[in-house]
Amino acid sequence: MNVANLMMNLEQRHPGEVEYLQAVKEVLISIEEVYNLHPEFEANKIAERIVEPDRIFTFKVAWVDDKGEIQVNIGYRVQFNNAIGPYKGGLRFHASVTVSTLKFLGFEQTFKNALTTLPLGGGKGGSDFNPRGKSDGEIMRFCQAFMLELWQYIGPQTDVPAGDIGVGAREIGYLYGMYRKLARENTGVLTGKSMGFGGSLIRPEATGFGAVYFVKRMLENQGISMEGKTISVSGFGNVAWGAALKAVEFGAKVVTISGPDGFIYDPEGLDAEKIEYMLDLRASNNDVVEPFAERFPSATFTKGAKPWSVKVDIAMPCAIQNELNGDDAKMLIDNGAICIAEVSNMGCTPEAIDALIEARVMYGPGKAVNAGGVATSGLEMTQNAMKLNWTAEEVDAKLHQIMMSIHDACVEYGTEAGGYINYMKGANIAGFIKVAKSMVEQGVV
Ligand code: 2IT
Repeated sequence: MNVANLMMNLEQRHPGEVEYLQAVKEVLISIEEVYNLHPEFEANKIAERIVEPDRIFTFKVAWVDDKGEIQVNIGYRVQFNNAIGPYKGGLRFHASVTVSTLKFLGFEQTFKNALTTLPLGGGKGGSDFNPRGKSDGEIMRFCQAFMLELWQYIGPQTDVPAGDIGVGAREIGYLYGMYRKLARENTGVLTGKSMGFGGSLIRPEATGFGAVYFVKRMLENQGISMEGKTISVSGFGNVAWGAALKAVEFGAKVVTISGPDGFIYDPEGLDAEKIEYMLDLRASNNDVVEPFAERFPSATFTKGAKPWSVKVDIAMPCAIQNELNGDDAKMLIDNGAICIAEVSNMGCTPEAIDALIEARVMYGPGKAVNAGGVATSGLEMTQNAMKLNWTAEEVDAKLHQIMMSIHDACVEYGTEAGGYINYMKGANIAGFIKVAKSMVEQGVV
């Protein structure tokens, strides 16, 4: 494999798909050495095949807003790779959604899902629909119109969507309602459902809990305790919420959250009440965190900035791709941070990752750190198939065990000669090998 040639061809074929090309390049560089030790990969053109999604569905979503005006959005489902299981991955409703973002997310999902130890392929979907300021009725009508197109492409054994940014339990409920009406069946076709119709306990918390289990393991692997550590978190949605809950439970101090309007710094750290308040902020549907500083006097709001200038031990970006750049990474390193763990998908830019690895700071890539979300979706699928519900303790124990196994796979494949653990390399290689071997064994399809 020649990464430069492969990238050149891909750039010509998919010009301007910046996020997608970024995600592919990172993985190809990580796996190059291992790839070239496996002549069967080259003979089967695995690299050329694995970087292209199997197919992409694009559809128009027309709906009527509360003023009676017709709105038109674009919907997508990227079915990336199903070599090891049905396509699996979330739906993102966000103004920034393009085919490039969903291709990068589907590509990442393929390796992430392979890491979970569960039989899940990779997929992603969504729309450029912006939920900010929309009423409940508008959200419902949009979800219904979206599913009216999507339902024919998905199924419990084929492709199982879930939530992502802008898609939580409310949206999954509306999507599920329309699906079951059209398909005339009740199956586990979506995950992240409410408990009343097949959801799994711990799924709302799972991405954040899993991320903190992973970080705790990274630290303990170096003989460091999580207790008393300060953590900056970005975002204020479901993922940031789950991470804050578990980090505080482990005795860490979470001192920031953020939104599109700016960030909150609270030197006293978040307690149960403040963490709960994040849900109120989200429910208000205004996409702002400033009211947090009005509600809690110990907190200050900084407009239009990200939380990476705050001196902390650990940073956990929980918002969106490329939210932590090279300058942010240098600032965190200069301030003595020991661990940066991406909880958002591709939260760090390539320059940030280079700076962290060069400084030998612990860096956890999103596809490993945040895999607890989709892993628990996999557990929801299992419970749906068995038509029973596990207890919260059972699900949490399985989630914990999966995160430990992902961590250890990263150590196995990512430990460098000097002893530094390159988690990015480890995650990319471990995920890739599983999918690549399955593709070789299944022939050219
Ligand atoms: O990025 C992700 O892994 C998710 N949004 C969760 C996907 C899922 O199928 O639960």
